[in-house]
Amino acid sequence: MTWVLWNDRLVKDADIQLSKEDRGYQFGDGIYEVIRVYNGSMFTATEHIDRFYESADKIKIVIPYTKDVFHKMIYDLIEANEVTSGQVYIQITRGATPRQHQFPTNTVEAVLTAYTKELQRPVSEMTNGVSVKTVEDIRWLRCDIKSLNLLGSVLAKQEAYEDGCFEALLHRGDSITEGSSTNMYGIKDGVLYTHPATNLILNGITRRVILACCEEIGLPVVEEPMSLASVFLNEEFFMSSTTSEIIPVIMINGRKLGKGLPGDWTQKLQIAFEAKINQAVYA
Ligand code: DCS
Repeated sequence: MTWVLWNDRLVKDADIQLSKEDRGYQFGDGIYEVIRVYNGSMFTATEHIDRFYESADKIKIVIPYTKDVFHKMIYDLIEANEVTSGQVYIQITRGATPRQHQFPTNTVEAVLTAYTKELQRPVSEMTNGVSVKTVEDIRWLRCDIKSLNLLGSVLAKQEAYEDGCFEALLHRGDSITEGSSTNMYGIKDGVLYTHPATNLILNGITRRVILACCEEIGLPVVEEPMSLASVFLNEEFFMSSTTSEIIPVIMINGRKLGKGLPGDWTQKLQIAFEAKINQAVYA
């Protein structure tokens, strides 16, 4: 049986009742989080839960549980579903009220939903690398918020997908920002470049782990936007996210980057990242 979290209750999937006037549904007025589960344990749960509360705070949604209680609720959800290798999707919206743009009165309660899903690691993509397509970044100016409004990302991803690419490489003019649902990195002359954690990207939890791995393996990091015009000067390129982990980019707009193979530094980072997972979930 599949259990889902609906506010503070675990209910059967078929028993969840959501309103047609939920503001998440009508306005995208809410935020979400995705957490990876390995060997039945959440990876970097604290960091994801902190970001969930920060995103909620940035759009003035109050989550009516302490972080500890919330952590336990998600833990119970995973346990109830006996997930081993998978993901948890969590979202909270500003609640259901007759449609009006301004916030409802504070008697309207936020609506929390969460569910789990088995999901294997993208081993083939991690090993062989993937292609990306460059797409103009038309998203809003608060990409630091993990908002349910994902239309800019959805359109970009679809454009890349229609061209046979795994991901869109977003840019604002000449400045590379991130992927539609990933962070992006280039490596040139033994230095890793990635966009700084400003309002123009989501500061990925995987990104934070990767920056710690860079320090461990002696790869210097420069957090500044990369230029689209000189993207092929990178010897290596890769993307990261909770579900993708570290995936090498071997082709951009149909043209090979470097030798068209996953790079040495990228592979070293994959090994360091995997060690962090093992440390966290098998220790
Ligand atoms: N940038 C964007 C725009 C994202 O949506 C995501 C995550 C990331 C970067 C990477 O962040 P994490 O490392 O914290 O995952 N996107 C989630 C999603 O929508 N599906 O999986 C992860």
